[in-house]
Amino acid sequence: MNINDFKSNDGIAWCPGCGDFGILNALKKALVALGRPPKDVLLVSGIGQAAKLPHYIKCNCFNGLHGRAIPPAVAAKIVNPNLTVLVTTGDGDCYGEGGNHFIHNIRRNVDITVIVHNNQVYGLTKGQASPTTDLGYETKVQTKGVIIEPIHPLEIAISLGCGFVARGYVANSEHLSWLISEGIKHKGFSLIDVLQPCVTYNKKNTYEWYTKRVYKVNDDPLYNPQDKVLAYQKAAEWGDKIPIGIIYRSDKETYEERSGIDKWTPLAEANIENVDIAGVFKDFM
Ligand SMILES: Cc1ncc(C[n+]2csc(CCOP(=O)(O)OP(=O)(O)O)c2C)c(N)n1
Ligand code: SF4
Ligand SMILES: [Mg+2]
Repeated sequence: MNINDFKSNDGIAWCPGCGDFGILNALKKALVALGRPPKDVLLVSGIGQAAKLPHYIKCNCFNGLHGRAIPPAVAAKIVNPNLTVLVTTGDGDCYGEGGNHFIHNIRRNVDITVIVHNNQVYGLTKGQASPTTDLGYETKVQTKGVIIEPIHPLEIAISLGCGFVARGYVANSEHLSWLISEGIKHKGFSLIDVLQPCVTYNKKNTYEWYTKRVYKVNDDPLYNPQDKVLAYQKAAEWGDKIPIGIIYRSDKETYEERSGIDKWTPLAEANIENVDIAGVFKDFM
């Protein structure tokens, strides 16, 4: 299997230089490295520039509503556990309109991987502030600068006990690809927040800005991603230095294991030829 197995024939509608290209390439590399064929991969997305990614890769795809990517991904994984299920979502899609699903599905802990293209703006709708936009950043809507504190997704995820919390950067492609593979291999909800420059609408958090700041946390032999307090402190670092890598990891029971549905015949494999649903309809009459 090689990267061309994931080649889609759709024309790409991202701006030249957009950080989303880096996520697309890193994801393909991770799937090749893990030997997951396109037929066994499902990408789920909502609406936004990030949400276009499943169109640009050959595999199964579900493109739903803005902010609503995680619920169908969870449902698909439960009915067909043989699928590798990933969500490709934006900072607005996941942390804004989809914030409730983000929080409660970390608690639920179904085995999916969520990749957040965090460009710190609403790219598709032309550059308004998103939940991760830095304080003071001026946009055409926030003309005097953003006055609302940004959300801290990694800290939220760690505090909720998410078993895999990572941050990647599109310009560190091999590293990002490794993070995605590790996220897929982790059993349970994995979050990979990716620093993704929007070259058109985010004139502050540019490639240059991120490159000057990022450092790989797992290069430090003293860093222990299983230490929750240390991980929380690391996740809070945002300024002159920004850590990337696996910030927190802990193995825990998944929803499938805790509920016992991992012992059932998956719905996708069940014989439904003789199922009579007339009784269900009667309830609605
Ligand atoms: C229910 C609903 N609310 C709002 C919108 C408008 N809308 C579409 S994409 C978007 C924001 C996209 O930002 P983000 O999720 O960060 O993705 P990006 O485009 O930056 O990758 C908004 C507000 C919509 N299409 N549907
Ligand atoms: S507007 Fe920004 S996020 Fe959207 S494609 Fe262009 S560079 Fe990428
Ligand atoms: Mg965005």
